[in-house]
Amino acid sequence: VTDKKPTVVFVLGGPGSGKGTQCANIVQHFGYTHLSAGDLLRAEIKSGSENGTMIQNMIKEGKIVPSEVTIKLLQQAIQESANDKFLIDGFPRNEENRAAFENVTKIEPAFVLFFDCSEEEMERRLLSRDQGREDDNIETIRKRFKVFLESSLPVIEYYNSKGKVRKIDAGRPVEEVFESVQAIFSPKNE
Ligand code: UP5
Ligand code: MG
Repeated sequence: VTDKKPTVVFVLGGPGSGKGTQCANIVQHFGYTHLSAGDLLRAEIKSGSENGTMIQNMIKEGKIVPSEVTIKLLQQAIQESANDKFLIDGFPRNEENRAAFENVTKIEPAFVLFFDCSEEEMERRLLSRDQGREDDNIETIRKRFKVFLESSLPVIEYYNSKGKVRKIDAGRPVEEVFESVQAIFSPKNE
């Protein structure tokens, strides 16, 4: 175990913008470990943890789970991993998430991938996804969009003002989006 800080890339974008899909591709090509905050929270519900019911209710309402909970899960996953390069997918979702993560972990992202996609396209993708996610119904999807616009976009703006955002047109087919992603991760760029 070393104290060396891991390399972290935040992967942000609206619900259904393709964060999970593209992270799986990045893992294959660039040796990162993928940490989806949403997946970690859903695993916490399944594990029957004492926070499970609270997390489940918040996800059903499209609300942002208290940052202590999410940060603890992310920190555990980072510590348990032998890797030192992480894609943190779907976090931070608001300013408080962002500030708390920096304060607790002292980690600043190398850069932020932002998957930019229209709501129309994201809605189409989420409604045709068949993973049995409790938040993939039209009522919850609308709430997720609203929270993204009001709380998550300001985080992207914050990192944009620091020159850290790599914005990608995520409304195209998966392979085309990944070509743009690859260009960002290729050694000449970082
Ligand atoms: N698809 C993907 N790319 C495509 C493309 N280019 N063309 C056509 N189809 C494409 O993709 C979604 C669907 O679209 C899939 O069927 C895919 O095949 C297809 P996916 O890669 O899953 O998109 P993603 O952006 O990962 O969508 P997801 O639904 O996971 O995004 P959310 O941000 O809504 O979900 P997340 O799991 O991050 O969070 C869920 C909830 O957890 C939040 O609403 C919140 O309540 C809670 N949460 C917190 O409270 N705090 C956190 O830090 C994180 C989550
Ligand atoms: Mg996802």
